[in-house]
Amino acid sequence: MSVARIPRGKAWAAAISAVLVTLTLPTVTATPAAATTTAYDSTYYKNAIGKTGTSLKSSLHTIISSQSKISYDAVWNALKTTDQDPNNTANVVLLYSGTSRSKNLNGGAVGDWNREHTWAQSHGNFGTSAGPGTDLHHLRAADVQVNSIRGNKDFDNGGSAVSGAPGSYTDSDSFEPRDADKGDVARMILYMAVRYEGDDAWADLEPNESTTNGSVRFHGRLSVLKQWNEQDPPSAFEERRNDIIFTTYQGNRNPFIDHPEWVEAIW
Ligand SMILES: [Ca+2]
Ligand SMILES: [Ca+2]
Repeated sequence: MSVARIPRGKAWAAAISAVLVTLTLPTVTATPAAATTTAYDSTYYKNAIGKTGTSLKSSLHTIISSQSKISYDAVWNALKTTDQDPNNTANVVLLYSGTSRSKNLNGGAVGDWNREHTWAQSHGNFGTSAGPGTDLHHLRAADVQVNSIRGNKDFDNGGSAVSGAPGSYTDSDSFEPRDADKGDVARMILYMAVRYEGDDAWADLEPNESTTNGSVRFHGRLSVLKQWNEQDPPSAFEERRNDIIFTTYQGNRNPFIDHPEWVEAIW
C-alpha cells in the first residue's frame, strides 16, 4: 500500500497556520465601535471617508455646515415629529426620563415638556435665534422640571437621583443622563463641536474635561462622553430622528450617529 507523500513538516505548518487564522480573526473584528458603513459613504460623506483626526473633523465640518435653519418657534412642531414615540404617534419620548407624553403638552408649566438644549445655551451664549440655539441635532423634548434640574450643568458621572427621571443623577456641577440616553447626549454634544467652529456668527464650541464651564464656549466632560458613546450605541430612535432632520428640516446629518467610531477617530 502506498502512503500519501506529504512531507510531515509542511503538513504541520499548514495545520498550525489554519489554527492561527481561526484564533486571530475574532480578535481583529472585536475592536470597540467597529467601523460601520452607511448608504451615505459614497455620497454625503465622500470627502471624509478614510480620514482621521483634525483632517476628519475639518471635512465633516464642511459637509454638515451646509444646512437650512429653522426658527425657535418652529422647533416645537419639529420635535413633535423627530421625538415621536415609536409606540404611540400622539406622544413624544422625553430625554433624561424616557417618559412618553402627549405632543399637546408642550409648554412651560409643571407636567409639560419643553425644548431642551443638550449643549447648554449659556456655554457660548448662543441664545435662541436661528443657529446653534435652534439646531435640531441637539434639541430634544424634555420634562420642564427635569430640564430645570439639568440647567446648564456639564455632563459627568455621579450624584444623587433626579426626581422625575429614573436612572439620571446630578450633583452641584454635573448631570448624568440615564443609561439609554448617555450615547445620545455624547453624540449630540460632539456634533455641536464639529458643526460650530467659529467661522460664522457663532462661537467655536468644543468639548473639554471641565465640569465648571458656566458661560464659556466649552462643554464637559469629554472623556466621559467618549465612554458613553461606546456604552450606548446609536438606537433606531436616534437614527430615525437623524434621517428626519436630514430629509425634512435641515439637510444635514449627525456624523456620529452614522459613524460612532468617528468619535475616537477625532478625539
Ligand atoms: Ca441611546
Ligand atoms: Ca468647534
